[in-house]
Amino acid sequence: MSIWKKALATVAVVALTTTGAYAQEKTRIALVVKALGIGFFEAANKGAEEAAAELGDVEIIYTGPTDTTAEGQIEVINSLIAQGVNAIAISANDPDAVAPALQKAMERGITVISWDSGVAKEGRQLHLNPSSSALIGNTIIKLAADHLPEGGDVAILSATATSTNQNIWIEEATKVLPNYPGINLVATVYGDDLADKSYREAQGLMASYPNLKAIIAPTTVGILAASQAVTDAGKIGQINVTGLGLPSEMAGAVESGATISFAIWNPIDLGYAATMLSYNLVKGAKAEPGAEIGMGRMGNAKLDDNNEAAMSDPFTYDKSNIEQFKSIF
Ligand code: RAM
Repeated sequence: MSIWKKALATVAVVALTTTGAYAQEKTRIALVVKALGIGFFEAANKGAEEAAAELGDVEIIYTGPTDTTAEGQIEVINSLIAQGVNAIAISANDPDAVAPALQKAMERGITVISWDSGVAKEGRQLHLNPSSSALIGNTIIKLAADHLPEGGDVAILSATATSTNQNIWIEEATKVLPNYPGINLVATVYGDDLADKSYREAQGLMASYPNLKAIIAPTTVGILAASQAVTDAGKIGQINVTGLGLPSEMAGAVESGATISFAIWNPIDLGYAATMLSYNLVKGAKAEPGAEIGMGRMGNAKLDDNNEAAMSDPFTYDKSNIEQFKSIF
């Protein structure tokens, strides 16, 4: 071989090794959501992409089932195990049903965290709550009670009946109900985070409880559907729809008066923080009680005895500030 050919061959080998090494070094983090097509999770994905860009060597795989079922998520998890991703960060449709598949992932060396909607302790290394569950529970009742000085009937329109996050918030809300005398919780129904089912459940509530004064939906899908149902029924001013929503999706309802106010934390920050935590665990951080694990610009997550941490507080939106936020998330 001539000296030039030899030199060229060396360059080619170096190039190959470099590309190979680079491809292997990319940390692949799968963001598994309750279902595709939900604005809240799309906003979280923006945050995940922001974290990936900041870290430089991360690829985000945004995925989830087409509807909010644990079965759908188990299929997704099994396929991610087969692909050999480095981390799975999941918002679970059921805390227990997805745990065995996630345990299998951890046995294969995959980092597993839950965020937003938790997985049972044995099925994940840590869980990132958006905020304190007790605070969210109190917030959703207060949002309704603040506009009902005389009290009255209220109902909850939730996501799925097995959803970890909504179930905890409803439990916490029920605990503080005695602090709101006159507020009468008449029913809790489930719209499964599907727009059409949530809409029908809201219609059902209005039909069953003629004196209903507020629908509290601790889900971005439910609150939007309920505000539409109340609007279509001509009940703006009679029934206040509140709970947790996205300013981008709720601006019309606030404008029309179907919703006086609602709350949420920043979903972009939540996706960003979940990605940072996943990355740091892949790189060797240990999830154990008392540990502080970095979340980039969101500070540190301090793990409690259940390896859980909370990100930030919810913020309330109404006519005074929705314009400012509706183009952000
Ligand atoms: C929906 C989902 C999500 C929840 C928000 C508030 O988007 O149910 O899990 O955190 O609402």
